Amino acid sequence: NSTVIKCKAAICWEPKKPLSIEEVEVAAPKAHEVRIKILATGICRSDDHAISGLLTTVPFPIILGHEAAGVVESIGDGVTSVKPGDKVIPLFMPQFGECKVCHHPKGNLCISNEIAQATGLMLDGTTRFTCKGKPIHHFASTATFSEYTVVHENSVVKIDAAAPAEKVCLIGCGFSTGYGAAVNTAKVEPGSTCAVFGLGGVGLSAVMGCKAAGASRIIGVDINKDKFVTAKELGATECINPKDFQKPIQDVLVEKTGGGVDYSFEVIGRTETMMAALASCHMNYGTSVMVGVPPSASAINLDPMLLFTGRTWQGSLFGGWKSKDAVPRLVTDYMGKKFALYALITHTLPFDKINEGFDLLRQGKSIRSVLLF
Ligand code: PAD
Ligand code: ZN
Repeated sequence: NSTVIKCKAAICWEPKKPLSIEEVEVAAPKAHEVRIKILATGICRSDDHAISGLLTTVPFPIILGHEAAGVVESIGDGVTSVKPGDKVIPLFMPQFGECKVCHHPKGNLCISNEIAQATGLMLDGTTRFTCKGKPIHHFASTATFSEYTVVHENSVVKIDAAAPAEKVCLIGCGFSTGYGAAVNTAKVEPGSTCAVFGLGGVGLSAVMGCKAAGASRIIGVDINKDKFVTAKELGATECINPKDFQKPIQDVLVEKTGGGVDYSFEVIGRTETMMAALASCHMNYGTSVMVGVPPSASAINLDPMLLFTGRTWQGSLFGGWKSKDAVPRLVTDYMGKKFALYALITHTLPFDKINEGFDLLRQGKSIRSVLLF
C-alpha cells in the first residue's frame, strides 16, 4: 500500500500557541511500520508540557498526542504482529523485544524509546507527515492527534476487538502509568499507607493502584479541592490541600502518619513537590516514586541525609510496564471489569475542539478529555 492519505491533524507549529487543525499528508508505512486510523485520543499533561515549552528537547513543528486507540489501516513489509483491521493501542513506550532492557526482568525503558531523547522522527530519520510542503515531527513515537498516524511496529500492539476505543485509549498512557507506578514500581503492600501528590488522570490512577494493592490508608494531595470527590470515589481515604496549612505539606504528612508514609507518589511534575513527596515518606523504609515529568534541565538540591537514613527514591515511566506484553492484558482486565475508567473521563469532545480540551485541563476543570474523530 503506497497511497498517501490526506486527513485532519492538530499541528503544534511552535510552543505556547494553540494547536492548529490542518490537512496533512500521511505517507504510507515503510518496512516494519504500521499506519493506524485513530478512533479516540486522550489529552495528557505531557502533551501540554510539550506545548508550554517545558520539554525543551521536543522538536517543532510536531503532531502531539500519545494516549489513543485505533484500527490498523495498512502495514509495511515485514510487519507480522498486526494486520489491517486489527484494533490497536499505539505505545509511547516501545517494546523492541531485542534490546538489553527488553530482556531484563526489571526494566521497561526500551532502547528505541523517544522519551529520554526525542528526535520526532521514524527510525530511518524521516517523518511520515507533511503539511504545506513542510515535514512535521511525530511526538513520542505515536503522534495520535491525527486522524491517521504511522508508527514503528515496536510501538503498537493488538487489543481485544470488542474493547471501546473511547475508554481503553487511557490504557495507552494515563491509567497504566499511574496504576503501574503503584503496583509495579513501588510494589505497594497490603496494609500500607500511601500519599499521592497530584490528582489528575495519572495521580488518580495511582490511587486506584494503591487501593488494588491493598493499601489501608491513601492520602490524596492536591491544590485543587475539586479533585477530591473523584479521588475518594476511587480509593483515597482522605484528601488534603497544601494551601490549608501553614507548615510545609511534608511536615503535615509526617505528623499525620506517625513518621511518614510507606509510599509517596509525585504525579505533578514539579521539583518542589518531588522534594516534598520524598520528605513525606518514612525516613527509614519509605519509598517515593517520581511519576510527573520533570521540566527539562531542572535540578534538585538534595540534603543527602534524606536518603542516607534509608529512604528510596525511584522514577517510573509508563508504570514500569513492558508495553507490548502488558497493554493487551490490561485491556482484557478492563473488559473483565477488574477496574473501571469512566471516573477518569470527564469530557468527550469532537477532535476539532482539541484546544478547548487543553483549556479545560489548564483550568483544572477536567480529568481526562477524550477526543473522537
Ligand atoms: P494533571 O494536570 O491532570 O494533574 C496534575 C494535578 O496536580 C492537578 O490536579 C493539579 O491541581 C495538581 N497540582 C498542581 N500543582 C500542585 C501542587 N503544587 N501541589 C499539589 N498538587 C498540585 O496531569 P496528569 O495527571 O495528566 O499528569 C501528571 C504528571 O504525570 C505530568 O507531569 C505528566 O507529564 C506526567 C506523566 N508521566 C508519565 C510517565 O510515564 N512518567 C506518563 C504520563 C504523564
Ligand atoms: Zn501521557
